[in-house]
Amino acid sequence: MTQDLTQTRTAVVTGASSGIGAASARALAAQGFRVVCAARRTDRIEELAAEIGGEAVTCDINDADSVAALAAAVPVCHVLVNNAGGAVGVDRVEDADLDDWRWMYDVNVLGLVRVTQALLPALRASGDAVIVNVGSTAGRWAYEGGAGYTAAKHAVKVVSETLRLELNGEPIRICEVAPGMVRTDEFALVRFGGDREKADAVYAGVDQPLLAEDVADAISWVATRPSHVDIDELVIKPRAQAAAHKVHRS
Ligand code: 8X3
Repeated sequence: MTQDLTQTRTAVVTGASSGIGAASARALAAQGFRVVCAARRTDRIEELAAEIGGEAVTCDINDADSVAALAAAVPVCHVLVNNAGGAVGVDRVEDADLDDWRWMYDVNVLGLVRVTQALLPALRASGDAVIVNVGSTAGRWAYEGGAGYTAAKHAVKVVSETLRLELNGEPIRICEVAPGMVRTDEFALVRFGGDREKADAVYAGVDQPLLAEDVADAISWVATRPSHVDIDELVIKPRAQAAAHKVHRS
């Protein structure tokens, strides 16, 4: 750590190895933040950190020791982007694999809470902090086959609201950025267990799904508002998507 932390604003991004996380790390670095890129895949975050002049910290958000090590590496944190998350499966509730549900609750909710708990002292130490929780339009609406994921993302929304209440009076803002259809390298592929055809079908005929960079731009905007301006929630979708069941396809 060579930079003077009193002069440099530090951002931590979880899930920084790909997609919205990697794009957010780049966008925040472009805004002058020293970005700590946290994820499990060391090679990827080391490459990203080298590109943006940041720092890579290998971290599994579902492992308490790993998260404690992340917190130890970041004594002062101005922006925390809780981005790590994901979906697996599109089973109906009737047939749902509860291990998939447990994985989704762990990674989308408990991991976010674990990282937030660990970094709150560093966020307080900044004197002016923003937590951006990456939720989803899946935290706004239900769709068939989506309950394991939509339930977890609804939880992200409620955890964000609760934190805002509990931290009222402290110099910490909480924003939930909730993207709709975003075409990233991995989200749909992971959801469909690596089935490229099914993953591609999600975006078939959709004129310009959002890109990770579009969401990163929103996250960077939220993180750079003046201290007294709190953006509670920001829902961002492609123009072609009006609702879960209303996606224009050509
Ligand atoms: C992703 C949005 O529609 O696939 O967070 O649930 S959706």
